[in-house]
Amino acid sequence: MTDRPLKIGVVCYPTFGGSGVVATEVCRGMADRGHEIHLLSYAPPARLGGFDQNIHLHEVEVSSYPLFKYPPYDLALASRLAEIADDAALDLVHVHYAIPHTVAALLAKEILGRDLPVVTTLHGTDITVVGQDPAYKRVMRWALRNSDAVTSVSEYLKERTAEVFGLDEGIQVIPNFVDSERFKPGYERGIRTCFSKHDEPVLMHVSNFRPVKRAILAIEAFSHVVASRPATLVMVGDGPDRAACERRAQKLGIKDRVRFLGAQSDVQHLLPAADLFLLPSEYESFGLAALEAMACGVVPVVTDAGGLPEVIRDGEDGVLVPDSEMDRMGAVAASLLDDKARLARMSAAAREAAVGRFGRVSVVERYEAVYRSVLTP
Ligand code: GMT
Repeated sequence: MTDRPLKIGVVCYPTFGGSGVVATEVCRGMADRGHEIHLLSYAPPARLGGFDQNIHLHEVEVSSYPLFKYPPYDLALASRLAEIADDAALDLVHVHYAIPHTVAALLAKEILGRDLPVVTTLHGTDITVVGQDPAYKRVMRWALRNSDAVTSVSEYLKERTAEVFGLDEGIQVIPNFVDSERFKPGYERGIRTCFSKHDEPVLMHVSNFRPVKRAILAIEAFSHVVASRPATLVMVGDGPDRAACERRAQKLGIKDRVRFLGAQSDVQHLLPAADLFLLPSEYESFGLAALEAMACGVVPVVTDAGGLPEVIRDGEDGVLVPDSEMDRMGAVAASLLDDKARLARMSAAAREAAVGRFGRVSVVERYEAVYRSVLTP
């Protein structure tokens, strides 16, 4: 097994979603370890930030033509990937989110006619929603079987993959991680006072407002909290359910207590200003947003579903609310805010868990071990 610096092609979505965040953070970690990264996406990833001499960004352009009702992004990606693999002499490709990235990478490999190992990291809805759609299921099964290595961000997702595709052998679970130097407790006074003039509690929700996030339940839980004390709910992100959330806040008469900030690239500055983080998702394969909150010492109150119990220890560093009892989420949040000593204990435990159990270095090393294992000596 070689230990020379590697030339790694990485493919991800550029949006604020967790798979793009994880991809960007893994790229940063690999670049810090001296590897040369070629990152391909249809736009600069939201979390990428400043210049890094070891990260080369390649935007994939899809040309349109009147005949194309659906512009073929996967073909443009395969073509660009083959070109970059040739020019940069890539050793391997790591794709985040299987659809359509794995298929594009396998096609690039075929075009090149040389060995170009493909590592696929499964993130969530690429298996649980999109992947099992009959429109994609067969091609997904083929793509996973032909990847040189498949990783999943939680045991839960590995099990779901086994169920849906009859494939679990060889899937390695590599949990997500958080950069605890950037995500840490401590906020600028101005940020907290902007949400809470008299230091009343601040609750926060960060998501892409897709139906699976059930962001509207955060509004409902908050209406319970604010019924007995002044407080603010900060809703960060944007997506299909945002307008419905705004309407619900209006209907519940709490609109002036809920701040909608839209998509924000520097959530590490906002999160520490909160006391509680609400994530009422139907399920999460992992729940990276909750982990980032924990790293900032913000106590997560989340659904007991999917991979969230692998991240949060109920009653210790956060609270897991059973899915059948989501109407209790507000009461749970209110009781935590009422018991300041317990909240402080859990906040410290949340930070400790994020740093100790989900540290950046060990996870980046594990991905590197996967890379080296797929390379032919
Ligand atoms: O599946 C999605 O909603 C999109 C995906 C993404 O690209 O953000 O999110 C998934 O990947 C994250 C990073 O691994 C996980 O933290 C999220 O839990 C997961 N989302 C779901 O499972 C719903």
